[in-house]
Amino acid sequence: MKVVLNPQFGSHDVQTEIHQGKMVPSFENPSRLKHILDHFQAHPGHDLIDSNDYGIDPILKVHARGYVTFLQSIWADWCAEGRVGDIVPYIWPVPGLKRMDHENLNAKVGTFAFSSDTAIMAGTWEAAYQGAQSALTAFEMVRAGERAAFALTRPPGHHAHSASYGGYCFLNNAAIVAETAREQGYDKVCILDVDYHHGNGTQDIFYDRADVLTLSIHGHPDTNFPYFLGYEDECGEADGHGFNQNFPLKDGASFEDWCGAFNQAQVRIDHFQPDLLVVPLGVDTYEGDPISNFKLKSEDFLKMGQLLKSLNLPCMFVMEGGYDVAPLGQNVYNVIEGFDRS
Ligand code: SP5
Ligand code: ZN
Repeated sequence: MKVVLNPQFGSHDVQTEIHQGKMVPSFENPSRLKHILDHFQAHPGHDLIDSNDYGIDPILKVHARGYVTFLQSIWADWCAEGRVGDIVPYIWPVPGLKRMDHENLNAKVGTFAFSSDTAIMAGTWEAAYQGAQSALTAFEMVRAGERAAFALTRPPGHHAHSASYGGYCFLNNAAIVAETAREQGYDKVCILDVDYHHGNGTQDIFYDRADVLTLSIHGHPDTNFPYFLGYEDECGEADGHGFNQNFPLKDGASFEDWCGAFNQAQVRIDHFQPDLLVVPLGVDTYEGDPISNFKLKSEDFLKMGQLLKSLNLPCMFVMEGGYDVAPLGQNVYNVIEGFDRS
């Protein structure tokens, strides 16, 4: 499979996040991608290719101009005020406070962020921007006739909404690809999110649309991030009613449980008959993941790749989560390998 690397993956490298009440090194960091890349380089069979640059326009089809401008400029504004550390959100205009366009940088950050786990630093925009470009490049491979392609990128994307960031995500790469595919004549696109966490941003972006079917198999939001979305009763609205489905699974879910959800998702996909499948691929469903609670084993990811292949659709993978760094390369490779070898 063609694997498109985000060449700027290392330029977003924030220090810390809060985990169980303590400041800890960020789970989402460049070593994740280094491990995956090392594994692909040590196991030939997949072509690593460079990312093209399609400019800002495809990003602006999904994300609000004001939000993009904020991401592009916040670090320079922060430095101009003499601040030096990473930008960590800490106040939000929840109901009861006034939601407003604020000039203060901490206030501005709080109007665009939805969780404190996602800091911004000098290279954040460059990493996110080139990440979207790598996803668009992988899509272009599929458009040109490849059976499938994989955007190997970080930071991840599926938690990002049209105008907010969180869950380590800034630009919703899967949504940007889906929207671009629609513009290029793909009538129907399905996004099947297999990251451990609910793809809240993706769901929200397409919630009122019938042309993009959004499906997500994830840890139940009763007990898992992002907590405030990802329930079974979220079915889409207006034209989009019936074009979103969530498959929340209880903590401790096995691969057998996961396959039960996949089989239901497959029925939806077969009925929808999309022209393109976009798979936000997180392997934080792995049993050893430090922030997740499923029980998938490394060999299960081979089977996952085979199941995705059996959907028999042009397919674009985009890297999302997965935080047990040592087996990360093997786990991601297994999905791609399972897809290609079946
Ligand atoms: C892309 C992706 O996988 N994003 C996940 C973001 C989760 N960030 C919050 C992590 C909170 C870690 N501490 C909570 C312990 C849960 N048992
Ligand atoms: Zn995740």
